[in-house]
Amino acid sequence: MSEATIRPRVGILISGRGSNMVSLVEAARAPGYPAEIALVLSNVPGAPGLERARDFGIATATVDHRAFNKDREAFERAMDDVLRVNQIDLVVLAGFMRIMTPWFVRRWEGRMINIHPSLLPLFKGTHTHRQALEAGVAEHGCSVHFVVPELDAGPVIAQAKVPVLAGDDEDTLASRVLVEEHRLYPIALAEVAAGRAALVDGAVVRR
Ligand code: NHR
Ligand code: GAR
Repeated sequence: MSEATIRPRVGILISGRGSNMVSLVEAARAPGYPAEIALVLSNVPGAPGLERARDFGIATATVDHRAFNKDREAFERAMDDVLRVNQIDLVVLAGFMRIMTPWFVRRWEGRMINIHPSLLPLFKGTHTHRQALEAGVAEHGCSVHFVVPELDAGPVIAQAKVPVLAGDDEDTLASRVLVEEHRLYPIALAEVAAGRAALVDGAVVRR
C-alpha cells in the first residue's frame, strides 16, 4: 500500500566525522521511515561529515561560530536562518559541540534532540568515557534526550547499555558505545518524528 504522508524535514547538526549522521541517513532511506533528512549543518568548516552528507546527495551548510566573535546568539540566529530557509521541522544534534543558549533552545523546544554518550543523568558534559572509567561503573552507554537549556539535563527518550570490560580504555569503550548509538538514534528519531514520543511539560510522553 502506498499512502502519501508528510514526513517532518530533519536538519542534522554536526561538528566532526558524522558517523551518527550517516546512520540516520541510512535508516531514513528505508521505505516507511517517518522522517526525511533534508539538511546537514556544521559549525566547523570542512568537518568530515559534510562531505559524507554530500556523497548521499543531502544539502549541506556551514555556519562557522568563529565568525561571530563569541556572540553566541548571533551565531544561533545565523543557524536558525539556515534551518528556516530549508524548512526544517526537527533539529537533531549528532556530535554537535556548541552549547545552545536558552533563546535557541526555546525556539526549538520539543523539536530538538541530542545523543549523549553516557547513561544520563550520569556523566554529563565532555569526556564521558573517561568519566565512566574513573567512576568504575560496570555499565555505560548512550542516551537520546530532548534538548533543554540546562546542558544534558533534558528528558530521556531512549537509552542503550553496554558492559564495561576489564582492560577497557577510553577508545575501546567509546567504540562499544558508538555501535549502540548508531542503532539507537534512528529508532529514537523515528519515535519523535512520528509523534510517538513528545515533550510535554518537561517530560517525555508516549502515545
Ligand atoms: N545545548 C543545550 N542547551 N543543552 C544541551 O543538552 C546540549 C546543548 C548543546 C549541545 C550536546 C552535548 C553532549 O551531548 C549538546 C547538548 C558541547 C559541550 C561543550 O562543552 C557539552 C555538551 C554537548 C556539546 N561545548 C563547548 C562550548 O563552549 C565547546 C567544546 C568544544 O568545542 O570542544 O560550547 O555532550
Ligand atoms: C558521538 O559519540 C556522540 O555521542 C558524541 O560525539 C560523538 C560524535 O561522533 N557527542 C558528544 O560528545 C556531544 N558532546 P560522530 O560525529 O561520528 O557522530
